[in-house]
Amino acid sequence: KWPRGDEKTWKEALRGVATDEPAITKAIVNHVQTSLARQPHNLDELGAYQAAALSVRDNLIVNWNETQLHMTRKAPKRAYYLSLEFLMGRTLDNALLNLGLKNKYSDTINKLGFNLEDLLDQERDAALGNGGLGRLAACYLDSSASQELPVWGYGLRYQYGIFQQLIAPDGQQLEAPDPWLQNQNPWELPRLDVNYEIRFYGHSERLEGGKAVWSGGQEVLAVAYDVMIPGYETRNTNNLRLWESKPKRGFDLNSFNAGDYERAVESSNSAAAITSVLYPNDHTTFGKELRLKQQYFWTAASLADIMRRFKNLDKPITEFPDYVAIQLNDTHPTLAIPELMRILVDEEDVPWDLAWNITTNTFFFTNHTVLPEALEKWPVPLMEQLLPRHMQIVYDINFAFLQAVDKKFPGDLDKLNRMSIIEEGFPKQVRMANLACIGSRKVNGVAELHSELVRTTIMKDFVELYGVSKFANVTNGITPRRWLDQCNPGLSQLITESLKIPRNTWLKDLYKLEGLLEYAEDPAFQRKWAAVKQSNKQRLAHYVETTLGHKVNTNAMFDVQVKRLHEYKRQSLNILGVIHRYLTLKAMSAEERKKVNPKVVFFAGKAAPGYYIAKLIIRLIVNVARVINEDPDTKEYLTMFFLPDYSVSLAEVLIPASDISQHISTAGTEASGTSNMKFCLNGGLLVGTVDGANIEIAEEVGENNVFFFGHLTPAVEGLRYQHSYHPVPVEQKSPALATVLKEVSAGRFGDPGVYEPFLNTVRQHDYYLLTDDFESYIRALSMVDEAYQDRTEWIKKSIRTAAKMGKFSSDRAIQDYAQEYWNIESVKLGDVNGA
Ligand code: GPW
Repeated sequence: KWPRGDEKTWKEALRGVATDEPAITKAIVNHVQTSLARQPHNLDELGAYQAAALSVRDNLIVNWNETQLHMTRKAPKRAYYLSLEFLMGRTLDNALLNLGLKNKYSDTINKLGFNLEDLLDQERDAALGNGGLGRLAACYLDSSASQELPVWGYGLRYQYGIFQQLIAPDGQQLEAPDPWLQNQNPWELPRLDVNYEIRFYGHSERLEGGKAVWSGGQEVLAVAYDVMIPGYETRNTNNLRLWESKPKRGFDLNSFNAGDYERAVESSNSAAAITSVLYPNDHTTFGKELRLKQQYFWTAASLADIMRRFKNLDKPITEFPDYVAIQLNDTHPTLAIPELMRILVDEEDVPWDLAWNITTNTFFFTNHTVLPEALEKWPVPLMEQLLPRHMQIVYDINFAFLQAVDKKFPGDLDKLNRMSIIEEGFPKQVRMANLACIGSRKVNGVAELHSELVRTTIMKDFVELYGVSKFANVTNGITPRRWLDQCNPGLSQLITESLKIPRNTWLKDLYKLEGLLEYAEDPAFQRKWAAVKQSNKQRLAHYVETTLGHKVNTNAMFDVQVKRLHEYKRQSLNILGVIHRYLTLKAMSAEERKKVNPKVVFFAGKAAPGYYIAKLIIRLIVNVARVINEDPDTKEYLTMFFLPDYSVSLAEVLIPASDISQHISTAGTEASGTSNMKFCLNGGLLVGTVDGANIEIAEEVGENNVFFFGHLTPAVEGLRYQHSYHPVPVEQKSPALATVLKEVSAGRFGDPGVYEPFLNTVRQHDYYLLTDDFESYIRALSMVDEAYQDRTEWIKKSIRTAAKMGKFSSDRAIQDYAQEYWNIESVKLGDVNGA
């Protein structure tokens, strides 16, 4: 029965999605006139982008609304992806492709006197993440929606995303804020009616039966903003709910009335501060109170929301895990575990043991690193003050847990010490990884090698306690929609033509790319393949010319390393290798040089603002580039660029243009890596260490199609021991590297003395094994040069590489989570009105 008013009146007026050109034109112009209050004569590209985006937003809202209604009616089990970072990038292009409306929009916008590609460039990236961990979350949302899975993301709506990187004249990184919400954001829906009060501080009083009452302190309001996540070629449109913090009331009226205006405003400022900025640290914990506040604010709001949705189902609380699965993206949301316990025990009157049973059947925990500096710990005094009830709960969980350990391994005090959630010391600390593991059904790493390292190193004791089946692997993936179809339309089109299947077929089943293998030997196909790469190289060259004012030789090999600056990722090895190449070129005669394969090396990546050595490496890269790009003897053969302000959008230009990319972490340190998959999917080859997902990429494409070098993971520990106790001078291990270090030290690239702190990390402890891997690295690069000389063979490798990337679709990864972890199924929205 029609719920309200006259059915016919409603039905005639209810808009569907604007899918034909006249409707699209009308929608855009309507937004120009009304939403933007502008006229054709004063409409600039930004305005035209906004009007187009608002019209697409209208379509998404219709689909989103119907999806949510449909899901509520069907009431399937849902999964929630809790992540402090969602590195979404731009939305308009992706939304148009997913809706299948790109061509129509392009034509319409032409008629309105603009160019769609230019309008797409007006959009600011949504950069609510640091790097791989945040971009993975974004790819997973795309795959969940595309496969019609009932998955929501939960995160924070930071006012400022990852900082903008500037390069000062002396080569140093400078940071500027990223006010990404300055122009209104068409991709979110404020839901001011969806809000929760979140408590901090105060005190907790224990009652009988394990319960407690937490009261007093400060309350802050969490307000929902919903970001629509369209699926590819489906009307299903999922939700990413981001929380914004606000003062509970405008300001503290008591202080205000008492004339203490400053105090009144201060407390309102401190509430707003919680979601003001993304922490720009990657792989390091910072121990700051505001960060802990962010974590609790976000997990508490998300759980309250999840609990409210569950309660609407009217099911017994014991069925919570039958309707809810929660994936913890790293340890950042671990407070969700004690928070769910608090809700169940204190608010829902569930007995402790039953509550624990529900909790441990709800959560799943993904670990993304084994680096010790990234393992989160929070000081007990800070937790006690900010979250007194949660600290009690953690102690209670720990007490029962240690009893169980002691029962299984009687008298093993060392083991108890290692496994305890509380680390003894001054101050005591809460080990979040231990808590996350103890409170979850399953723990997974993000590539085979990494998951094995999780089992044998940081979680070894837990494997002995729980058995190995709790510890599994889901190899990361990337969405082929953004990372091939969107960023490389030329290649996408060539693939569709050649496979002779519709584009949407292989984009939804990436294993279909294997069909390209039969063309690897076909000269006509090889030529087309190479032509696409060439035009992508020209696109990148154009970008470099317009941003840095430098001409780029597109006939040279493009060698790319783009990722966060980190010692373990070894951009240092790359820059020292470039210097070695430069010195070698300088030592050659002009005749000899002519035989050299010309190469352009690209770097991009941000360093955490407080990471001194990483910033020094950027400075070195920039200053080396300055010297070699101006050297008339060598610049035909070797140039180098550091592209400032790396972002998702810049990655979309860089990745399709690469001939070879570098993934050269010290073995055992890069959990997976995901850009390696993106480069290969776009027909770039890979030079790398035997680490992370590089290994599985090589398994797929064959070892003869990747360039591996360096020591293997089992050797690393021994080499580090040797560095500490039996150091061998660099001159002996690698004379070539010793020369490079000497030249840098002597000021060949400016600033003598400035780079000493970095050089010392190599000369002294060399924790990341540059001195051990340098020689084999240089050999690997020579093999790359040699292979590039035979261009036909190279193109074959490129085709074979892309053809074997099926495994690395995030669709596969999400299916793995859906089936092996969450136990959820697709719920497809019908074609018309949610039927
Ligand atoms: F330290 N990753 C990241 F594990 O981008 F938390 N930031 C981080 O802070 C961490 C991990 C953390 C990355 C891994 O380094 C990379 O290897 C992996 O591919 C990616 O997470 C997604 O799993």
